[in-house]
Amino acid sequence: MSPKQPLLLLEPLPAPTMEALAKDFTLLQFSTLDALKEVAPTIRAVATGGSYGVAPEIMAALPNLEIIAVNGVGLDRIDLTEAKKRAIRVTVTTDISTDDVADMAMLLLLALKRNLRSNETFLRKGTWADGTLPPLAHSLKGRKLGIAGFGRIGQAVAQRAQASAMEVAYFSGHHHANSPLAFEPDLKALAHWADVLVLTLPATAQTKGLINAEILEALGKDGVLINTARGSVVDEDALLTALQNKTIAGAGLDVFQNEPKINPAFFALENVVLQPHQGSATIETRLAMGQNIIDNLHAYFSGKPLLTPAY
Ligand code: 8YV
Repeated sequence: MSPKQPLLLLEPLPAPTMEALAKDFTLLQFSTLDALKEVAPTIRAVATGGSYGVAPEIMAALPNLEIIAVNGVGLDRIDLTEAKKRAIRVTVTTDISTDDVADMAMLLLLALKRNLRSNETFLRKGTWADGTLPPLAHSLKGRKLGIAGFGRIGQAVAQRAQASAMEVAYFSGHHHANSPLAFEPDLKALAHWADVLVLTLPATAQTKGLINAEILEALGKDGVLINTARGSVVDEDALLTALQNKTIAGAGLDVFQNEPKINPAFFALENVVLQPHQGSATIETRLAMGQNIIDNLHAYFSGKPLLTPAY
């Protein structure tokens, strides 16, 4: 590699990743656009998070940007049309977080179905010791799980759900001929069939607000929604109304519109399990994601092919 390149870090990476990157890159972080503008012309590389992306004003402020390494798989916060127009390469951490995100979907589902929150509150309050028992929960076995979005994460959720003896069907842009699972091309029909609807769709203009009042009504009063995709896929007002009026049974949410400043109306609800976007947030996965960023940047600056280009 040539002498140390500046690398603009828009979201912190795990300490070992930053230490490894610092051997070959001068890591730069800025709190204001004005401060960034002073050194902007020297910057050819950016590393950022999937949910953070690169704001249009930052991309515009970097006239010599050549590569964006994303610490994630979501590309919804990056203007790809602009990146392509400017021949800026973009990399993602393909398949590294798949299992952890699928585990998160199951964790949220199990927490809801087995009353994890209320049972623990019951125990901590000493109610159990008083000789009472909490209400019975619900099995996963035999329940119908619909998956909206059947990419790597959706397929990993399907495997886990089948291991829990659930019946599984999926909605996707196309039939996956290599999967024996039932394909449902109509999302409303899938929601109507399902006891649980798990969202693993990418956030795009087409999926924005896809889970609206009509889909939630189809899911029904015993139905549960799990979202480990992106908040924008759900019409959050419609979801809050459905949860408040109990026209669906509950929701397990790892992602939100306007995160991290999520709508406080969620905090008043008992029928939700909420996580602060932790799907890929394990030491093992985040270190592997960090290594992917290091490897892609090294490849790029050594003139080698990118390991996991987004396009
Ligand atoms: C991370 C993600 O939380 O993969 C994605 O797109 O949203 C998550 O893995 C995020 O990228 C970390 O900033």
